[in-house]
Amino acid sequence: YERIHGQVSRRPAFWRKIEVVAKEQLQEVIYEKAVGEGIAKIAINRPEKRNAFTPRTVLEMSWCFADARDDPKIGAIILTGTGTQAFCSGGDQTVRGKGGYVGEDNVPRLNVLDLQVQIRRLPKPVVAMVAGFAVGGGHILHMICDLTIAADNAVFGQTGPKVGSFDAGYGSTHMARLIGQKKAREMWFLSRMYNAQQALDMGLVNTVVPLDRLEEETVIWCREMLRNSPTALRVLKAAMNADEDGQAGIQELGGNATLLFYHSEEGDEGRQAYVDRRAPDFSRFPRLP
Ligand code: S0N
Repeated sequence: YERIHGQVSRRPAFWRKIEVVAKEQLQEVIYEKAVGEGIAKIAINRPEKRNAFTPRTVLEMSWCFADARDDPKIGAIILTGTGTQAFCSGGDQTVRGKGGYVGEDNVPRLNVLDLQVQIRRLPKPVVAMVAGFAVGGGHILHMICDLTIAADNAVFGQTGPKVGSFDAGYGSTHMARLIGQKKAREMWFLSRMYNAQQALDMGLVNTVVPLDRLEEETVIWCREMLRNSPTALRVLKAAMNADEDGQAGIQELGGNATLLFYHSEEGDEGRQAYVDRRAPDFSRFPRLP
């Protein structure tokens, strides 16, 4: 394979910062795109709080993911946290009110759940690049990502039962699919922390690399995926989602079938016939076994 395609480049990516997304100035997130390659990087930028998220942080991440989804030049997205001490420590407990996390508008909300769905349904691979703590809602974000590259200083865990919260959605059920029922129950019920090697052993992350090689390795994984068929990747992601997501998963997978059908002559014959005000002629299309 490498003889035909050459080795994946190890040179550092050159990042261009994007300050305004959805006509809004980013305040709590850093958004970058690698010049000349199809990689976007979204970094939670609250290192003094171990990258805990507020409703504003989540909203900004959502804008960035939407931008990366809509940008046809982008084929892989990295989610990370600023600094080396934390990927994300979950919801900011200092702004947690009675009905969720309270933002500038004084309305309590749990908008991180919408973000989870957005990452999951994004038809491009999303890679969590984890240095330091991935804890609570931050741990769930890395699990939702398609792949996780962990630094050797990474620490993983759920704290919900200790701090009066829980994620009974993907945070529990997807975790059980990833690491098995027994381990998932252990992780939630005891709320222990696990180091990078333990996370690797239980299938929670894809690989562990030295901290100073974290971005290099993550970019290499992205470059390797970017060489492959984007359609194959998006349908595979949808298929694996569909296995867990019931009707919503079938809808996502079905949408991909429609997308491909629209590209076919057979699909276009129906549309063209309608526009031409004639009966469609599907007779030339084979009924394959
Ligand atoms: C991450 C930890 C282990 C790091 O420890 P370390 O390195 O010793 O640093 P600290 O001194 O503890 O922290 C440095 C400063 O950062 C602040 N800080 C850290 N985490 C948070 C946080 N989550 N909220 C607010 N502040 C935070 C510290 O207070 C400290 O500040 P200063 O210097 O001013 O003292 C350690 O920090 C830790 O354990 N953090 C808390 C982890 C935690 O419990 N997170 C919340 C877990 N729950 C959720 O995330 C739920 C949210 C969610 O995703 C969800 C999902 C489904 C349904 C609902 C929800 C929902 O939204 O509730």
